[in-house]
Amino acid sequence: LSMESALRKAFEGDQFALVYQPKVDADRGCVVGGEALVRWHHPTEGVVGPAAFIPLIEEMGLIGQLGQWVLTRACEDIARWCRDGVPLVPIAVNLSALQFGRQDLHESIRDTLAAHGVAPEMIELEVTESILMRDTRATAEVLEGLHGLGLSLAVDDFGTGYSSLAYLKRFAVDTLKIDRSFVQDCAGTGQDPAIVRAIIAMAQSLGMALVAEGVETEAQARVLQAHGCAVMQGYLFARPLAEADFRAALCDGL
Ligand code: G
Ligand code: G
Ligand code: MN
Ligand code: NA
Repeated sequence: LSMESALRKAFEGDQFALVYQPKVDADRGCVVGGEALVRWHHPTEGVVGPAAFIPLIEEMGLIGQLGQWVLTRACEDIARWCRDGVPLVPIAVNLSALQFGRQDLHESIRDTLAAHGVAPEMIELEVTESILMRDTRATAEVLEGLHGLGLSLAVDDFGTGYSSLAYLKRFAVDTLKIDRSFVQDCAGTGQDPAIVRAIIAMAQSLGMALVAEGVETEAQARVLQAHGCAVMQGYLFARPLAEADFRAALCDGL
């Protein structure tokens, strides 16, 4: 079976799943958000990560369908947590650049939230710099429209795209996610500590929220916290968790 036909069957066979990685406020010691990450439970290969199949999904023209599945599942989970009295936090979903080309993105997000009774404030969209660098009216309109719905927007992998920062004033972006390549050596001696400090200072002066990605050590966490970036995501705190484990983390902490 080719990977393509296996992927087509994955939609019919309900082989996709979401895991949720907690975002932790190190100042307060609590879970303040989560990022939904898709996994493919391949019938013979086991669990396949998105890096291995999203490029093919995009090539096959199925990224819109996958994005819709991801948002629907996240909304179903949020609605169930809410009914069960689980303390809610905003959940981030990733949007790939190709999803921005679709005419129906705004309507489908609005309708999916409404269908599940999920408040827009509960969903954050993580977009890459490559989306924001396209200086087109269409991009600005899509982003403003999504923002107008009440969703917040985060720049994923911040600092790894093009170097222009012009898009930060063009678009209403709420949060910068400091890429883990900078976080990795932020407690070291090279340039990365200075880069991380500069990103934090810039976000603060622009009134943007911050999340540090890929935090793996206490030393990294201490440096980030000392410089004013309290919200962190990474293996130091938690791996991406199955729904039941994430739910338990919302109820009882990590
Ligand atoms: O979870 P993992 O570290 O394997 O994710 C690898 C990459 O896949 C990350 O860059 C992440 O943003 C992306 N990714 C994970 N889930 C989704 C998804 O639902 N949609 C899109 N477009 N990308 C995703
Ligand atoms: O690009 P994006 O930020 O969406 O990717 C998130 C990915 O980062 C997920 O695939 C997740 O598994 C991975 N990840 C999360 N925490 C860590 C970490 O502490 N270290 C490393 N190396 N990867 C991480
Ligand atoms: Mn992300
Ligand atoms: Na990222």
